[in-house]
Amino acid sequence: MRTLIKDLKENELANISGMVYKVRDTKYMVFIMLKDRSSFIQVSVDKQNEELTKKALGVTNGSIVSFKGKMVLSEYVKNGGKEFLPEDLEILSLADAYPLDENALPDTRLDYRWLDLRNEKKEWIIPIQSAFVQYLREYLYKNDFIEIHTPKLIGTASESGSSVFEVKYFDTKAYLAQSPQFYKQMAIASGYERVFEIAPAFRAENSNTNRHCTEFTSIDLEFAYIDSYEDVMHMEEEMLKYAMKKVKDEYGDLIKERFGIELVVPKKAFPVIKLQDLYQELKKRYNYEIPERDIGDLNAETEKLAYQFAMEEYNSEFLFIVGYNKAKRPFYHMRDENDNPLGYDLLYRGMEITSGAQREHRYEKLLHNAKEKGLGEDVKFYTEFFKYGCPPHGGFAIGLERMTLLMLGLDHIREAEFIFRGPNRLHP
Ligand code: AMO
Repeated sequence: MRTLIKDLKENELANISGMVYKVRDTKYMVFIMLKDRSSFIQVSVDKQNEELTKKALGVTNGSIVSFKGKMVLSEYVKNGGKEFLPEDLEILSLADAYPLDENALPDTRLDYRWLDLRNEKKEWIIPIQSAFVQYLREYLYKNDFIEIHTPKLIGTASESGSSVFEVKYFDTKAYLAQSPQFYKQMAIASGYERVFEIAPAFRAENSNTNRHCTEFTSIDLEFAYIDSYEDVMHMEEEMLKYAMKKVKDEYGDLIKERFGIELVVPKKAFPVIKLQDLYQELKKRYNYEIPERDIGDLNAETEKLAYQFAMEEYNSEFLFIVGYNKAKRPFYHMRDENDNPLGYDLLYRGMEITSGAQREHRYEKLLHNAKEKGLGEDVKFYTEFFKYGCPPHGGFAIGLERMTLLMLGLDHIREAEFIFRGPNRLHP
């Protein structure tokens, strides 16, 4: 039976198995550093045992090895003074020499993603992401949300602003869902008052930036009986604070040590600013003027400066932006009496992580907004959801990879996705 390294008891015979990450041959001893999912330990082979020494010297980095022996405490050993004295070893899988080293180019790293993830920093990205998702779910279940699973193969495009992947579907065409937007709202019309989904979304955006994937994980929420989009913002804020605190409790020290960055759990309310006011602040403070084509929206440069502004003005890494122009927002956003959309974006550390809004649940108004955007028949299946009774509601979506990227201070989104998908990346 296998014992996990963390469960080893002093002087008790046990079998441990794991991956070798270093072999050191010295005059009297061979040291093998072994790692399992729980911890790591130094396995010390005395060269007086010739047979075992021969086997130990055949072990390479990355090999999977089982040892039978005892853990002892030794004042000479670092990392808690534990070492493992083996009687026997069995190589379960012998590893070839690695095809990449620390100087490998990003593309080579992606080719060998599973090896790159053995790096002592990168190995933590996915477990920390997993913990973040676990705590988001925990928050949502505690708050009466149910998890839904919506189709990713769909008959019409779902997020008008971005490009869609077309796939052959027998003798017709289908699309890959860009967002579960319509279906999460359909769930509200079904009578489920609070729903969420954490699932892939696909965008055919041919942009090689540090923040775009062609397939990403969208954390989507939708909930009913709201009075305003401010309720939606509040829900997001509370959810993020909850999950970030839990991640910090579990991994805060490790994040600091391995990633060299502090995970800051926001304590105050996230500041809110109107887009026009932000433009003015950026002009006044940094002499920055938004290019004409981006007016009514943000671009990467504006987001960076907005972060600087949020830190200087509010000491906040988060910033809500409201007051967008309807031309730049989807038709499903509810609008106020001046026809301005009741939606928001959330920036974290200078990058957009979320769009959210109160939705238009009134059938006639929704038809009007769709028509204004030149949408009619294409969204008929969606507008039908609002014909037979649908409560006021709203929701938002957070990109999981962007959130991971920012929490851990990674340079590129390809590191924040277990297996990256970008315009030039369909493998492995
Ligand atoms: P939006 O299109 O702004 O809104 O997307 C929401 C969030 O998803 C993430 N995201 C991406 N992450 C990585 N690569 C991409 N190509 C990519 N595109 C988007 C971002 C972004 O903020 N239906 C609305 C949400 C809603 O209103 O509920 C929507 O999809 O973090």
